[in-house]
Amino acid sequence: ISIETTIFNKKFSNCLMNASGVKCMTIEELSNLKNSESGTWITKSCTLSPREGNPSPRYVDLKLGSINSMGLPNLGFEFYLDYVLTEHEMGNDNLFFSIAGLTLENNIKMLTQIENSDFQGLVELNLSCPNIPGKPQTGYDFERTEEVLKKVFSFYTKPLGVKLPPYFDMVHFEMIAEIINKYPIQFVTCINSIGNALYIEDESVVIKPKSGFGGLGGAYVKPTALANVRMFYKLLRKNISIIGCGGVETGRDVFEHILCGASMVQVGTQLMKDDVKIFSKLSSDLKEIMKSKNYTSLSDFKGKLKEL
Ligand code: FMN
Repeated sequence: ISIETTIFNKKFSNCLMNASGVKCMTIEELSNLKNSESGTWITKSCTLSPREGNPSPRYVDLKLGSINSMGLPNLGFEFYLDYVLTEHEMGNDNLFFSIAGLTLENNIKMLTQIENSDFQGLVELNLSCPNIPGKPQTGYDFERTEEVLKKVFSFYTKPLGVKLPPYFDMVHFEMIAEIINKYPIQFVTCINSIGNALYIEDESVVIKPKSGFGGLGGAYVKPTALANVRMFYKLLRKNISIIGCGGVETGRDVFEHILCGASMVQVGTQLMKDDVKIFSKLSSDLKEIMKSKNYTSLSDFKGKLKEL
């Protein structure tokens, strides 16, 4: 039984990886991912300059998932560029590099450097970071999204995908898909956290930034994530791969993402909770499910969700 997958022209030994922002900020965390049984890994979304992020507590495990308002703590673009170039020198061109500039100009600066570097992996442009006070997320501003993509593809020629926020309205799905279909985007990763949720314990919020409002991940978000994967699988050009993210705790959850059309599946909250050992469990559970259904490869069921 094979759970190999392909994104762009790159082959991965399995379809599992971390979600950006989870256990991928420092060299130590990135090395743990490298030594894990994930098919590949992605770096923490970076900004041009390093950031401390928001005051703690800024992440809390919940029974059905997690809430966070991290505020993009990261070691800065140069650090992650060095990291991926070192991996390239070691022969690894299957890495994902997440960038999340605070302005369009910063995204252009980072992408220009990536374009001119030896990096041969995949860039995931984060259009959906919900946690910076005063900044709207680009993915919810359709005109801005179009402006960003137009500018990016006026010079950028390497493989690039976008990380999207969750959408909830049919018209919004159609509008964003129409924009994405116009550009040479290689993949779409959906979803980022469901933004601005509020969790209460006794009489109090549980995280400090933004009066307790934060992005939701884990089991709470799975049905929304599956809906986004499915909708984009149907609406996007067939040569755009979908990377599913949201609510993956078990092999069954991975199976469902692929059934909806995902080519690769990311794990966020459950990786926070279980650390990298989650990848071996997910892959063996997924293979078990495939075996019980006589499936030998992901293409046997990818996108083949049954409708009534
Ligand atoms: N998404 C990004 O694109 N970039 C980030 O830097 C980022 N940081 C995150 C930090 C934490 C602690 C968590 C929990 C999530 C973060 N996310 C970030 C969102 C996740 O990548 C993922 O889209 C979301 O949590 C849903 O997946 P899950 O249900 O598996 O948690």
